[in-house]
Parts: sequence; C-alpha cells; structure tokens
Amino acid sequence: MTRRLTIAEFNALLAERILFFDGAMGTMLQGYALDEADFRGEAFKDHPATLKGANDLLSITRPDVVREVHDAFLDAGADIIETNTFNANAVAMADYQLVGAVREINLAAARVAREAADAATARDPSRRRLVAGALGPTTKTASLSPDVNDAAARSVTFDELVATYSEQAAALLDGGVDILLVETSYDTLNMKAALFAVMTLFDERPDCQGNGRPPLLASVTITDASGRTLSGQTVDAFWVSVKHAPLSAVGVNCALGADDMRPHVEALAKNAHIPVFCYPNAGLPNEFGQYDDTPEHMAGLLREFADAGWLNLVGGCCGTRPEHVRAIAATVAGCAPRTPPQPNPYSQLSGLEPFTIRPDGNLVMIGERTNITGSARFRKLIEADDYEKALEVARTQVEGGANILDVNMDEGLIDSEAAMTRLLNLIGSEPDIARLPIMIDSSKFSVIEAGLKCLQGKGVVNSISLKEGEETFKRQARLIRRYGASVVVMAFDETGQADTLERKLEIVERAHGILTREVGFPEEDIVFDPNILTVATGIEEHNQYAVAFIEATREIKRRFPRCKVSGGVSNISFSFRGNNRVREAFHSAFLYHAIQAGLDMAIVNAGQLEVYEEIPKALLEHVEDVLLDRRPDATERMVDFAETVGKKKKGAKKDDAWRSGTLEQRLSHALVKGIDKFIEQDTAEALEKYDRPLHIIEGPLMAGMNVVGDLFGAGKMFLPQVVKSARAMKKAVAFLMPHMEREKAEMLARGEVPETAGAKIVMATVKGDVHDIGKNI
Ligand code: THG
Repeated sequence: MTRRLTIAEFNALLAERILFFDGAMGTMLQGYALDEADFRGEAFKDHPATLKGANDLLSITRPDVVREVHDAFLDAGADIIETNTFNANAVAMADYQLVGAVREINLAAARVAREAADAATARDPSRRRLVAGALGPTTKTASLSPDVNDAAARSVTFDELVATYSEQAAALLDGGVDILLVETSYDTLNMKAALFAVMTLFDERPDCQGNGRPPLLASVTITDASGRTLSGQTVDAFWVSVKHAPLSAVGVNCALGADDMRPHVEALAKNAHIPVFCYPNAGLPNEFGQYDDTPEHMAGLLREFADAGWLNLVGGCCGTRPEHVRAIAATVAGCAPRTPPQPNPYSQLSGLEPFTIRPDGNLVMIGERTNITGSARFRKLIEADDYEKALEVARTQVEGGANILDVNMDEGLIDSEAAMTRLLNLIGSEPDIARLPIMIDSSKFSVIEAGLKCLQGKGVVNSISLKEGEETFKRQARLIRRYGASVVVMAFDETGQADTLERKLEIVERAHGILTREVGFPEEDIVFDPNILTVATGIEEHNQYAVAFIEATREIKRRFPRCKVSGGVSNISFSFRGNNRVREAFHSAFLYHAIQAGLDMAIVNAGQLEVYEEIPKALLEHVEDVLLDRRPDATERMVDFAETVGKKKKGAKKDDAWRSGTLEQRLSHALVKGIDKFIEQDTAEALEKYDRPLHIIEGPLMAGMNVVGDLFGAGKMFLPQVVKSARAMKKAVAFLMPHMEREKAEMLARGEVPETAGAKIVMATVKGDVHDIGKNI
C-alpha cells in the first residue's frame, strides 16, 4: 500500500498551488441507472432490506462503477478524490439494515479510491493523487428535536455519534486513505462528535503518532438563504466551534451553488488561519432535481473566488461532473493559493453566533441565575420539573445583558447529569438564548461532560483545579480540549483554596505551566479564577480577601495577558444576604476596582448591576472601606450602616407592549417570535370573533405563518426559529382541535360532509439529503 501523505507534505503542496477536489459521486452514480440486483451483488443477494439507493454499498457490489467515476474525475484533473462513503456510517446505514457492514464498506471504498489514485499517479508521476476518506453528517441531528412537542428530545446522542464516527474513521484509515474529510456538516454538534472521535483515534492509534497523523479537513454546509447551518449557526460561529481540532483545512460545501456560497467562503477565508476550500453544488437543483450550472459558469465563479485570494483547494459537490472539474482545473490553474492570516489572538466562544473577547472590550457578563444553588427560584422550578419557566430565567439573564450563561445543576437530590442535559437541550431550541455561549458550572466532571455533549458552540467549562492533583487536572484538561471548550481554572490545589495573593499566584503559575506546556492548551482558552471570597464576615483574616483578588488579577494579567481572569462577584457580599441594596453596591464597587486591575469577565446577576457612579456617596465609602481594607473597624461600621439602607424597588417589568395590539397582530407576533405563552388565550379570544375554528387557522394563524415563511425565504429567519414558530402554531391548532371535532360531529349529525374528509398530504425528499433531515424534524 502507498505510504500515507504526511501533514508536512500536504502543507508543502498547498503552499505551491491550489489543489483540486473531484466532483460528486452520488449524482454520477445516479447516471448509471443501476437496479436492485446491482446494489445487492453476490454478497448481499439475500439481504432482508431493499438496497437500491444504498450508493455506499456499490464499493463492494459494483466496484467497477465506483472506479470508473474515480477515474473520470482523476482524468479531468482532480488531485484529491473522495471515497464513496458519504453515508457509510452506522446511523445512516441503519436505514438499510447494514449497520454490520459499515467497516467492510469503508475498507472497500478506500481500496477502490486508493487503486484509482495510485494508477493515476503512476501514469503521471509529476502529481501525487490523493484519497480523502469522506465522513458525511449522518442522517440524524444531535442539536434539534425530532418531536415538536418536546424540544429537549434528540434522535441521536453525542456518544452514539462518537462511536459511529470512530468506527468509520478507523476503517477509512485502515483502508489506506491519505486524508480524513468530515463534510457537509449541517449541525456543528455532529461535527464536534466527529472531531472528538478522530482526535481520540489520533491519540490512540500507533500509525497516527507524530508524522503519521493524517491531514484532517472539516467542511460546513449552509443550507438556505438565512446564511446559517440547519442547526442555526453562522459560518463564523462554526469556525470558532471547530478550530480546537488539529485541522489542516476548513471549507464550505454542498447545498448552494457557487454564487450563493460566495459570502460564506469569504467569511471563512477572512477568519481561518488555516487553508480554506469550497466545493459547491453545480448550482441549485431545478424542478426536476437536476443541477444545471454549466462547467464554464461554475468555473468562472470559482476563478473569482481564487482571484479574491480565498482558496487553497476547490472542487464540486452535487451535480458536478468530470467536465466541471476539467473546467475548474483549467480556469483556476495558475491562480495563487490563498495566504492564511495570522491566528486570531483573542479569546473566542460561540453559541449560534460567535463571541470574541477583545482586550479593549467591556466586562464580559456571565449570567449567574441559571444556577440551582445560586437561585432559590431556579432551584424550585427545576425541582418542580418546570423547565419552561426555568428557561425564562435564562432569557431574563440574556435580556439583562448577559454575554454568557452560567448553568449549574449541582444539587444532591436530583440527577444532575440528566438535568444539565435537559436544560441545555431546551436552551438549544431557543434561538435568542442559544445565540450565547454556555458556561457549564459543576464540581462534578461527569456533569460537565454531560453538558459538553450538548453544545454545538464553543462553551466554557467551570471549572477544574489542582485539587485532586496533576494527573486528574491534565486528564480533564485534555478531554475539555477534545470537546472544544475553554476552561475556568480555580486557584485551588492539593492543600486547599488559595486565599492570599501569594497562594493565588503560586497556583495560577503552576496551572498555567501544566496547561500550556504539557497539555497544549492555548492561553486564550484559559480563564483563571483567583477566588472571590466573602468579606465583612467578622473574621479578621477575611478583611484582605477583596484586595487579594484584585491584586492577583493585576499580576495574572501582567504575567499572562492572553489568559482571561474571571470571578463570581456575588460571593463577595454573602454577609449581607437579604439586603440587596447593600449587596448591589458591593458588587458594583468591587467590579469597578477589579476591572481597573484587568478583570475580563464576571459571573453576575445580569440586569441587576448598579452603576458605580450612582451608589450614594456615604454607602460607597462604607463599602470601599471594607473592600479595600481601609480601616480595622470597617466591617462593624458597614454592618451598622447597612441597617439604615432601605430595600430597593423591584426592576421594571419587561416589554409586553405587543400584548396591546389587535387580536390578529398578537397572533402574528406570537407566531413570528415563537412565543406560546399567550397563544391559547388569544386563540380562545379568536373563537369569539370568528364563526368557525377552521377560519382562525386559515385566517390569522396562516397569515402569521406566511410572515414566517416570507422571512425564512428572505433569509431573515433560520430553521431553529421556524421550528419555534411551528411549535407555537401547533399549540394553537391543538387548542382548536376539540372545537373542530365538535363542529365536525355536529355536521355529520346534520348529514353534511366536512370538506376536509379524506385529505392526505404526501411529502417527499431525497433520502439523507439535508432537506430530508429538515422534513423529518
Ligand atoms: N467562581 C466560579 N464559578 C462560580 C462561582 C465563582 N459559580 C457559582 C458562584 N461562584 C457564582 N454564582 C452565584 C450565583 C448566585 C449567587 C452567588 C453566586 C447569589 N445568590 C443569592 C444568594 O445566595 O443569596 C440567591 C438569592 C436567591 O435565591 O434569589 O448570591 O466564584 N468560577
């Protein structure tokens, strides 16, 4: 077998010129019009399920056909051919009862492609032809619910996807591919599971150590005009979510033609410090499902991308035939390959959207209230299983200006892993919350892992420490990296929690060394938390707690300017529980001084932060006497003064202005925003106004859904938002159902025939295509 390409060799090729991918295997195979017998061959002639359409199986049953397609693309000028394995994973193959054949299919596909590539290299040794093992997105999404009635449901878990991808990637490597290409990613959580699986393989396989590690490529699919993935992420957020992996290139493929793909390729090219590629479809399919972008037109557009300096590799996806590849190779040959920019030095996180922490930016606010130990209200809601209201707590933090949400489910009496999973899955279905990165807060690593398995974005683990020694610390840090999260490190070691400046710095210094030198953690992904401990407790040693934190912050930022410093601000004022006015003054004054010392982020009650300038002068003086340890009797004086500080009024009610609109406006607003809180109440009101329940559906409800449809078509809404709208609609319709049933019964009793009797809807999509997944959702 040919020796696998090394990363160094791949980089050398990329530095020289733009490399060419092949076109699409699937649409080429369709052209052969193979029948059931071809798909079955000898090997599967007695297989219990229908196999026609199981293209991946042809690598075993009709390798001659697959080889012919590979040869045609190589002949047209492809440097890299993709194995015929788009669906060759256990999740997708279950549809054909072929789960047991996955390894064999991948081995066969790698072999056919390898032979074709090697034969082409032998014919013309001036160019080494390469094989990329293709790993598709599978047919199930880990981020979206398949059940409109239960937004937390999932049809596949992260662990199942990791097992699926491990099996496929191992077989492709065993079969002799040069490159691993995880492609057509419509859900970044699926992609992250694939990357997790591959990173684990790289760690474990003897043939993947050092120079033996093959190049790994990742490719995202933007499915519609919203400019988002099916699961709602922007391209920028996708990049932030995958850049932890040891990728040799990142790209965009499928779903769109080159024309519509342009802004997404540009966005990737602008952000990614590694080589960038694209392989669009040959235009959008026409009404017969055929792709009719001409080779010349497609090549011309891709030439523009290359001239703009966006490309290091290029090829075609669905509908791209050898003549397209020939035209692309001819037109783009000679264009200089893109020079990637320097890596972004800033700390970056993501939810559905990216979040970059810039040195000149404001304090990053981490919402603290979605914490079962930090909020009595939140705890009661979780204990009462009222996750819908618990989500409102999250939303209130977002509306209060939180940039990140801290989620903590550590409570002895509940199953914290399950609660973490449920809440994060629900948050994932609320686009206005899921926009934000998540901080997973737990003292149990199993709960942290459960949380990491739900995040398609790049989150933050809160926290790890040296409490249980270096081995545990390193193992956890390596795993966190593999999940693609940032990490909060508490100033805690084997001997306990650091409470003085010296101890804080000693532990931070040690943790920094281990993370950067031994684990390979990037500095910008490390957040140090030097412990905000409660002051004004009456114990003398506690008097210097605030100063110790502030000074530690200053020194950590001086030593490690790229690392971040954070803390749980509300801890500082536990001595004044019950007096929010005083507590808020403490928080605001503490933040004022800590930010000046370099504090980057803070866990706070977002929306409840007092403005420093507005703290009454006398109160401020007492508070700062305590915080800055300015006089020995500061605590005593503060406690006395606190008695004189009254309770503050509750914050203003949130904006329910839309509730004063007309019935039709309210229904439309609720559907567009996906708010189901008032939908039954408003639908009940509609029953008074409209003479038949059906007219409510056909009238105001459909009018609202039409707005949703128009916004989606115009790219102003993306799928998770539409799913939310659909959920609100479904609730309204469910409310009307009994009324319609009663009306129907009355009509039948009168001997009339209801107009909807016998109606059936047939909806069809191409199996496994992204639209198929959308349909199933
Ligand atoms: N560092 C890191 N993570 C943390 C902390 C930290 N996570 C937890 C905590 N500390 C930060 N979060 C909170 C949340 C709420 C409160 C304090 C810290 C709080 N809650 C009110 C109380 O207990 O009085 C609750 C009142 C109510 O029930 O409404 O003060 O330091 N890395």
